[in-house]
Amino acid sequence: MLNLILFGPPGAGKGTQSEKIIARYNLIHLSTGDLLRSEIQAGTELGLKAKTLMDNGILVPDEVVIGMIDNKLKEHSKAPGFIFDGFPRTVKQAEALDELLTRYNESISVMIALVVDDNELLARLLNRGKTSGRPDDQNVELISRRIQEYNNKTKPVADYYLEQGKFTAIDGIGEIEHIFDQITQTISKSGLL
Ligand code: B4P
Repeated sequence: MLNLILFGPPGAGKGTQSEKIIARYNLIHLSTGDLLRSEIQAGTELGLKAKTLMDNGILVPDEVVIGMIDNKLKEHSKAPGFIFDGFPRTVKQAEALDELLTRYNESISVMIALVVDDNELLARLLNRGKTSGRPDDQNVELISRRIQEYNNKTKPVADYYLEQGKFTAIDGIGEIEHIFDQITQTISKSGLL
C-alpha cells in the first residue's frame, strides 16, 4: 500500500496536488478539511462545533479529526492506499494515525511537504476567497491566524516523520504541473510503486 501524507501550510497546494495524485495512483483521498466542511453542510452537531473554530482559523480538537479518520479507514479497508491531505496537523494526530494504521498492519510510506513562503500563501488564499465563499479565506487577519496555528501546532509534525526517515520537502512555488512532476519523482525514487 502507498500511504502518503501531503503536508504544508494553509494554501500550500495540498488539495490541488491531491487531486492529481489520486488520478495518477488511484488512492483514496482523506482530506480532514473536506470531511469537516461536509459535516458543516449536513448541519450535524460535529459540523456546528467545527464551524466556529474553522471560521476563526483555529484547529478543530484532535479527538474529532482522529475519529473521522478512523471511520474512513474502516470504510476503505481494502483500498490500494491513502493520501492524507491536511492530516495529521498535530503531533498527537500523527501518533494516533500510526496507531490506527498499525491495526491494519500498515504504516505511512512517505510525507511530502510543499514549501511556500507566507506572502505567497496570503496572496493565494485571498485570491481563492474571492470565489470559494470560505469564511477562513476572507481576510488577512484570519489567514495570518491560520499560518500562526500552522507554525505553532503543525510544523512539529514534520520532525516526527523526519525522525522516522519518511520526510521529503518540495518547492511548492511554480507551475502546478512542475510541482506534480517533483511529487511523482519522489514517489518513484523511493521505490514505493
Ligand atoms: P484545509 O481544508 O485542509 O485547507 P487549506 O489548508 O486551506 O488548503 P490547501 O493547502 O489544501 O490549499 P489548496 O490546494 O486549496 O483546512 C481548513 C481548516 O479546517 C483548518 O484551518 C482547520 O480549522 C480545519 N482542519 C482541517 N484539518 C484539520 C486537522 N487535521 N486538525 C484540526 N483542524 C483541521 O490551495 C490554495 C489555493 O492556492 C487555491 O486557490 C489553489 O488554486 C492555489 N494554488 C495551489 N497551487 C498553486 C500553485 N502552484 N501556484 C499558484 N496557486 C496555487
